[in-house]
Amino acid sequence: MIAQYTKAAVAAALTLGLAAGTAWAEGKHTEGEKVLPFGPSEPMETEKPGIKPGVPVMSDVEFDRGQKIYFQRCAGCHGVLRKGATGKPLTPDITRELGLDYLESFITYGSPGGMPNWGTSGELSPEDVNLMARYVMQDPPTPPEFGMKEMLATWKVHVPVEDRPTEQQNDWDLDNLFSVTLRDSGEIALIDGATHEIKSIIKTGYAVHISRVSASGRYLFTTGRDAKINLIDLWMDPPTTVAEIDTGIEARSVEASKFEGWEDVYAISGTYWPPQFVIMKGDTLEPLKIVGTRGMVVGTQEYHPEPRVAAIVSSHYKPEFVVNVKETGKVLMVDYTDLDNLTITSIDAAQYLHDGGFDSTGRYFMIAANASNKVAAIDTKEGKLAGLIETGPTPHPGRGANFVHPEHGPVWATSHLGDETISLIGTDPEGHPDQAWTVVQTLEGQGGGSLFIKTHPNSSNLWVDTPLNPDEDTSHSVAVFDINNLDAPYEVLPIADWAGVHEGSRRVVQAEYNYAGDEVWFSVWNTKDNTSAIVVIDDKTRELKTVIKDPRLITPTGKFNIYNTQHDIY
Ligand code: DHE
Repeated sequence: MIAQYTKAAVAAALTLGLAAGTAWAEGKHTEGEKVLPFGPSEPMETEKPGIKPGVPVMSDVEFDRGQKIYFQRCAGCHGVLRKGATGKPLTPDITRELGLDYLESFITYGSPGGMPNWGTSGELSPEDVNLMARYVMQDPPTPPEFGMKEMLATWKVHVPVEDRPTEQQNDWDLDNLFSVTLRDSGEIALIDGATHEIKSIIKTGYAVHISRVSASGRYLFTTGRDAKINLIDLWMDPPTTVAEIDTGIEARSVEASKFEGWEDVYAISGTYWPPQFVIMKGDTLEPLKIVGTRGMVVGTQEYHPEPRVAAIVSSHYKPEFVVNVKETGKVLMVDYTDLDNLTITSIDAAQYLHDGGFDSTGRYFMIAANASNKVAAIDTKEGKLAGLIETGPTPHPGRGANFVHPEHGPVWATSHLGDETISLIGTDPEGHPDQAWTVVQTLEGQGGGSLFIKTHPNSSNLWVDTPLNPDEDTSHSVAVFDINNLDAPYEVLPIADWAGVHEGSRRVVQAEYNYAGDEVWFSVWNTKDNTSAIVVIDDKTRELKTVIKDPRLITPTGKFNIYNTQHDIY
């Protein structure tokens, strides 16, 4: 049976009111009006479930609900076409072989390899677990493309450049301001680093994934999971969204040009679906150049239909964006000096590129190739691979952590989703050539399920979270190592208990430093209907300084200090 991927079908799914985590499409709101998630594209023809031997039957309503939940919960790891990446492939040949019971149990209990326990955590009801097990046994639908026509239809400049202030109008300390993702409410909170006061809440795309800052520090960019980009002018009183655009249907990355002479000129958004990136004007988000990333995978040189754009950074050495393509394992150095005659240097790394950050000099970009258990070191000055380093299973650094190892010199560190280890990688080929691009030491942390690691140039602490560890004590606390004595045992801080949050999933996630580097902030990330919090720790004493709790603080995850994000300090 062929059915259309219609707006009506999506609307029907929306009205079902999905569990905590909210409808994936809820974020496609513009000025109070609900716009459907697939934007203005033509409806796509997709296979709907028919009666096939060995394939459970689903009604249209069930299929549409499964599709919504899949986009919200599963597509990030398993891919829209279900070909696998951070998560395993879920193509029908595999899922039908695994069978309904196996799939139900896997979705309910998760796995130590990083699959969340959707059932036992209460995030999916037993009925939805059963529905999702049946859904992944169907043929995957393909969402529509999203080109210039669709982008322009969503592009809005709320405050034209000529109407914006020429100097900062508010008295906020922008260097010490934090942009905090409020995941399930589709907002960010701007929080003052000194008073810990919520200064403002700004409506953004659904489940904002990251915030990034322009070279001047004036503009804040957010990307929703739904590929809505907000451009926020921090100089206005109060800071306001001055432009917005949808660059696709699913996205995780946004960045701004930072090379000398190109400050604030361009912005870039990388999308998961369609697999592409778009370069936009930095002060209006006007889309200028869209580039598809479909192509051949490194090594096998087989075609991949869905190579999604993962982390993007802006080179400090050349007028280039560093675009990491997950499934093909390629790092694209995109020269933005001539958009009509675009030059892209393609560097072979490994599958599947995910997240990463610069070394302390800003020359080398360290990117996790998570399925290969490797980190690729990209030399942004020479435009080539400097090293491919074997790490523990499924490295997941966030932007990683830079510090000077007492014995081995400058290192960049990553923790892992797949086990408790922390890999310290030498990053100083001139001063410490023997250690460069090798793991100089492996630490043992609390357990697997780590997502982020952090330190600061003014600190001697190395913080490691474990929000996806199946053990509750571990996911509710963090480990902290002494950089000057790495052989000493780590200390465990019970962050969720300190927050006074005793109900719900309350995963403790992502450390972020303040401007001075003397305070570190953690999110206590709960489900939407439970209390969440931000816990502020005195970095020197490792003692609780304050807890930020507020009914507006709904599902806080990532936190981005403006100065540290602007200057790639981590
Ligand atoms: Fe993230 C960074 C993708 C799940 C919070 N996340 C990133 C980046 C990518 C990515 C590609 C790097 C962006 C960059 O630097 O340009 N994340 C994905 C996924 O595909 C994945 C695995 C599944 C999904 O469906 O999204 C995923 N991420 C999560 C979460 O579940 C987290 C914990 C909560 C959330 O908000 O969804 C989460 N991701 C973050 C954060 C960062 C991030 C806080 C930025 C860290 C930093 O310090 O820069």
